[in-house]
Amino acid sequence: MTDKIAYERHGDIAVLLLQNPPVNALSQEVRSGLMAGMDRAEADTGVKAVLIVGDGRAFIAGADIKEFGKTPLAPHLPDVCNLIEASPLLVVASMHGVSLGGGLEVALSAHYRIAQPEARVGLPEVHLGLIPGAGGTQRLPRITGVLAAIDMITSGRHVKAPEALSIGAIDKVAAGDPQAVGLDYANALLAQGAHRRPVSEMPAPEAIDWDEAYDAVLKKGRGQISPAQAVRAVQASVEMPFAEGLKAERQMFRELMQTDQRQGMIHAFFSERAVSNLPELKGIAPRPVEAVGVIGGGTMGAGIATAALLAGLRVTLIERDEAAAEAAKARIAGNLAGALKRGKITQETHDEMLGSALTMATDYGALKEADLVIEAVFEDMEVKKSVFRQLDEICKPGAVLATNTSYLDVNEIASSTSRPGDVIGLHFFSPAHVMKLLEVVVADQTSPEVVATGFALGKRMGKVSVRAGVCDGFIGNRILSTYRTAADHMILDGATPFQIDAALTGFGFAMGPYAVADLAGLDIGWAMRKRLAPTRDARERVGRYPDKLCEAGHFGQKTGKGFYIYEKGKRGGVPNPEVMTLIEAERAERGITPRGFTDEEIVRRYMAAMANEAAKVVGEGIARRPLDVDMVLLFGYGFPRYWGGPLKWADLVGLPALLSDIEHYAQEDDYFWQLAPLLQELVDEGRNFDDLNKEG
Ligand code: 3H9
Repeated sequence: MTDKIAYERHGDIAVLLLQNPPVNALSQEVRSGLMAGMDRAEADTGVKAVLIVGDGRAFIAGADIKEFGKTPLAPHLPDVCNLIEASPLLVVASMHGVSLGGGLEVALSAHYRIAQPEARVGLPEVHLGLIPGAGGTQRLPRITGVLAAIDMITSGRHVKAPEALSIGAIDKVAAGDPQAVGLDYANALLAQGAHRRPVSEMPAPEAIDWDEAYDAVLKKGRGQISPAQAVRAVQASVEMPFAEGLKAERQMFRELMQTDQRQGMIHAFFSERAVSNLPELKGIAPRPVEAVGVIGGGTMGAGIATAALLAGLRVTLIERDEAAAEAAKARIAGNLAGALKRGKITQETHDEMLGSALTMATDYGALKEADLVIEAVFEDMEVKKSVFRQLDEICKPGAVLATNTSYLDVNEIASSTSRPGDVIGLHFFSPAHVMKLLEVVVADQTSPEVVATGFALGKRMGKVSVRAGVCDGFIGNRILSTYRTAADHMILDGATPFQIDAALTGFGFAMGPYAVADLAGLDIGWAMRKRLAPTRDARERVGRYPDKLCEAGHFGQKTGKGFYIYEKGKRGGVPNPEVMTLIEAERAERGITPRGFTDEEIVRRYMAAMANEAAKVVGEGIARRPLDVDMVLLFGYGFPRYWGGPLKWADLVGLPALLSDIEHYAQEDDYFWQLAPLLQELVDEGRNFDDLNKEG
């Protein structure tokens, strides 16, 4: 036994209580403890049944992810599961909190399963680039049938106890202390003379059209391999005897463990949790926030107000006149109706949010009591400064004054107040009540308490909050502007926007950059180009054709035409041929002979530009660690999770190779392709970005 498993005797029943906080992950000590516990129960005279139960907040959250990538240590989980299942004693699992991955696999090896009503079960290995590796793909289909098992395994979703009961994944739902409930159930089973019921001995489930299922899952996964592989593993449960199926599953699990996708996804799992873990905030208490003010009720302001309401905060929204306030309220109502429809809130909460929790006003005086105010007005420095001057006059001492600017200088905004320590950037991404990313922009004088308050607000809203320093575009938009430029250059030189979009969705992006530009509105980039034109370096290559689209009134999706043409009622658009006419005219004007680009070269250049700028952002301290940049791109820009982020991608392709690509591109355009000093440094030292993450 190890001290991770407590052994108790309750009459005829031996209880194995897992004690590995916070979530009873199946570390080597837990695995060996479980084995020793089973041995002890079997040798313990009079014991007829074993109850496996977890201490703390969960039954078992799965294998210990921290062990992945290291040499696996015995005993291995599949062997532990087989030993549990083969026990001559009756084995019962009592599940509460979550039972995920290896946790559910342990439960499936027990002969009976009982769960709390609010318990959740799942096989989320695909989210780590894996498939279940301890019998999950072989046992689950035997009790739920193939379709339910494929749904659970390929989606990785958490299934609530009542649904798990309905598909047969568990046998009973009962509320109470998990150990007491489990003991009652085990005693009842013994009293009924219930028999052991090993899932492995159940008949194989019925076959389906495997190729069809495989293709459907592969398509949905946008390049992710593990979900489709899971279909093949389930196929093995039908076509092979249990022991053979288990071997096939193990083989696939091992192969997936070696993939870049597994590394990328596990990097994402830990980074997502590490972003808000800032040493500088240790011991710093956030200011209490209950009442939030939002200035401006356009798409962004209404989205922020919705996010605040959904987080249970009181909101006062300021608009310039009654009509604008009404329109803003209608936007919020539309957002909340969506949340209601998706079952995120009850009718009662919905009514409360639109009723007593929300105040619309046209006078800044309504913000007197606000604990935190977020400004979401037009992106113009003078407009923002005038808003902040008014906030400075009205807001109570200690109120946090936040700007949602996406690229303006937060230091300059702060300087328009008498309390720059209270000023911070809270950069939401549109739609703000849906997108998970929040950049917490820390200006020179922002006080640590105010930073902590920004992070606390993000947490309450369920956001992934990333600390960013002040620069044009902060982390995300600065990097976006660079990789978009790399794509724009490829267009001038011979690629088409449509080929670039296709190559990048092939790489795994949710959308290509030109489809994104159409969605965001081409007028945004147009305004930005005009703003930057007076200070632009003569060596910078900027295409003029997008301006021509805008001048003709084509702003993308909202006007029905941009890089693509959009028809009402149809999803997505078709390439707009006028774009190619404009591009070809500009190439001719500039004397460029267009050349061909392969999809591979497109991805390589685009990613090199992204990683190089990301390295500059880290090197300059705008982002604290490489993982912070990775999470910004993942949660705000549709970067494929299975690559982990641009700097994880860079580590995976190898920094020397990336550096040599950039040097090669710089031979054509040494103004754009300026190497990040940090990248050179890491290559010289034989280190990578993950080494910097580990330094913290
Ligand atoms: C698997 O089981 C493979 C098998 O099929 C085959 C094997 C042969 N390991 O998220 P939280 C840590 S694959 C290690 O903040 P929440 C987490 O890092 C595994 N650590 O809380 C954090 O640490 P820290 C399949 C883990 O309440 C702390 O616990 N299982 C693990 O929001 C609290 O986590 C999964 O993929 C783990 N397995 O959510 C489940 N899980 O405090 C992954 C958590 O130092 N886990 N930690 O930052 C989750 O989905 C969520 O963490 C969970 C709790 C829902 C459990």
